[in-house]
Amino acid sequence: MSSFESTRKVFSSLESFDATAWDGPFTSEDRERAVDGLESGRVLYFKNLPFSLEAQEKIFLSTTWSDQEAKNISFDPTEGRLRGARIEGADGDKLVGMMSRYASGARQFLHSLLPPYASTLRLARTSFRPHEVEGRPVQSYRKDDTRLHVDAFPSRPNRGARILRVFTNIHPAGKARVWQIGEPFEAYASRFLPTVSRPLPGLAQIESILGITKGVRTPYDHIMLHLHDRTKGDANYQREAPRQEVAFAAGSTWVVFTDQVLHAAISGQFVLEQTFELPVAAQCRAERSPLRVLERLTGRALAA
Ligand SMILES: O=C(O)CCC(=O)C(=O)O
Ligand SMILES: [Fe+2]
Repeated sequence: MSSFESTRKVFSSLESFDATAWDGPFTSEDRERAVDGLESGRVLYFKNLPFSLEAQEKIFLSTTWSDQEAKNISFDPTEGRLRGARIEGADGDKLVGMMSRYASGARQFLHSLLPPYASTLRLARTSFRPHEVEGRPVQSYRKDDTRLHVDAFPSRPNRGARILRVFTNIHPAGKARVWQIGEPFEAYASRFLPTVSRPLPGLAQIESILGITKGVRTPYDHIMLHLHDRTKGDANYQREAPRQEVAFAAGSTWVVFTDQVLHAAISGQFVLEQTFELPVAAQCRAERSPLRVLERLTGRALAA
């Protein structure tokens, strides 16, 4: 595929760290490498940073607590309730306890690793992913995370804010979480932007009034959502695009801007994940954010 030659194998997707504790301590060299790695579109990889379950929490290493429809069990700290789970009473409290402990650990972790982000980082959903990814049936190609994509939330426009995620593989028998990581964002966006048409005038306002979206979708959100769908729906791209396969070991943690890094989850089971939102202005090199890259490529303001 000659159209992929320019980006094939010229990127390196992981930035590795030796830390073994969630609160560091991190040296200033670690911190600089972390911010620069993230903002350059690499995944920060902590091979020896496990999240330990308490003895009474080991019962959650099973798929029986899932509602069997949702991919993940999630907890929104602002709503204070679980989604995607079939669980009651004391067990429910225990699961919330485990996920909340993960959320605070992840928050503390990013605060010590990424001081420039600390004051504006917003804690969003926590998820627990009990299902084996490989071979799991999906309702539509748009929900199929085994295909390369960048994240965009259909009902929660983020108006250019970054999606920063922490993942930890808690598989009890040592199974890795395998991802594929794609080409750099700018090359990818240049390839797919011509397939994204402008939003229909007034549609974003109507969807917000009807409660289809939480707040008004900006042109940025429109583009990101369409990039997400077009990419997953492009069989040729899914087959041919350059990528690197990485295996995140059981007991490891990784941190990534999933709105910037093309990723596909290929296999693995039992992962905890914490999502954060970060304003574009908080970044050290905001010009590398998807918002600024897309504004440069389109020549217009996209989140005003
Ligand atoms: O569950 C995973 O390993 C990653 C799935 C994914 O694409 C995501 O959470 O954005
Ligand atoms: Fe994703």
